[in-house]
Amino acid sequence: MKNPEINAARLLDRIQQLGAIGRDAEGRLTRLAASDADMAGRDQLVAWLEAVGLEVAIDRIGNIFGIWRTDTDANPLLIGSHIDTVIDAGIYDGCYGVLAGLEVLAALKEAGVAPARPIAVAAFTNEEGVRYTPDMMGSLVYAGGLSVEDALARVGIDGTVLGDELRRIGYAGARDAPFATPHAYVELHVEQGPVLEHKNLAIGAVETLQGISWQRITVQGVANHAGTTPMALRRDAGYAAAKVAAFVHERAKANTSGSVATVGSIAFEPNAINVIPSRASFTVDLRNPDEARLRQDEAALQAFLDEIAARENVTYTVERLVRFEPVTFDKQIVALIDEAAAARGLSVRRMTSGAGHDAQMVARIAPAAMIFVPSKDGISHNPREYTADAALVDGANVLLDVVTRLVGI
Ligand code: HGY
Ligand code: MN
Ligand code: MN
Repeated sequence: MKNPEINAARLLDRIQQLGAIGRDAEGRLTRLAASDADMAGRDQLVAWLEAVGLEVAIDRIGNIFGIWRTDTDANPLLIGSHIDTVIDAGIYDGCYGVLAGLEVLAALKEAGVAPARPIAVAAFTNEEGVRYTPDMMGSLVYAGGLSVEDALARVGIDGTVLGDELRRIGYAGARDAPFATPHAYVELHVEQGPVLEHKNLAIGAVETLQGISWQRITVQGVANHAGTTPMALRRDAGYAAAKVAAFVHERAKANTSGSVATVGSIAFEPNAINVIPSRASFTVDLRNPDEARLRQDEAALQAFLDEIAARENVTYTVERLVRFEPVTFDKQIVALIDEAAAARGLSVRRMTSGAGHDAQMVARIAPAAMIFVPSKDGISHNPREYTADAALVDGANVLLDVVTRLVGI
């Protein structure tokens, strides 16, 4: 046996190769869950998993597992993330964690090590939640937080049904996940925020992840002529929606408890330049590391909706799309991450995650934690998302060391 080593060139090349799959005519990267582009990315990943000699299992929600079986039937150590993307995405979000996990297994196999327990790498279905809600769907089903039947029945923003689409792309597995609970779960991910870069740190040992609230709000007003209708007589759904978007933004900006608020999608009907909108449908994403604060943010939104509806003589409905409480990761694994980074002479700090991740779902059923590496300018969910090659390799090395400690090598 020799010391396992990350093959940096292979890892970096695979990140670029996967990042080239699912680009549109304008070169924008979009691999929404269960789309043709997602199928192409999945096919490439499965080919790489098989080439390393892993047993590939697809479960009923389309989660992909690459398993290194050993002669024990102990629960596997699980590593991984997701390979679906948002619209016009960067190439590192999710993909880096899956490909680094694959690289760790390849490095261990090539070094001839014999892990004391099986190890598996996962690519969870629909982490982004852009086409079908909720986000982190595949890992939520795996963790028992959503029935697979309910998930498969979800209707997307394009009117498709997730189960139909998974069947269409050939990733509707016939069985549940190959193991009910992992021994532990470690997810390597780009930070997607500015903290590590700002503090010139190499590694984040993620110990908490903030709560997430997604709602779809539909305001109903009355269409009318843009030119003849006096302002005082309007029932303008578009104006009411705009006031709500401004309210959540300004409230989050003003408060000091770490709240963030985003109106990421909005649609007017009939959406004509000279017609007062009769309907406005939009999403509100609220997050806070503290559950009580997040509830306050939700209550403030609800109160403002009532106020603006009365004032503008409109009505509204709210559809709850996602609600996840803040998560605290496993202290021992977080400490392992600290130690592994320090042992390599890498600067490291404890931190929270502003983004949602599959780790927050797997943490429901097993000890879990995350490793972050810096994102340039803190940018993500944007084609300008970037992490330097050296930082990517540093993160993969820390993952390798944490894995070897967790599987007794
Ligand atoms: O929304 C999130 O934080 C994740 O990217 N799905
Ligand atoms: Mn992600
Ligand atoms: Mn993401």
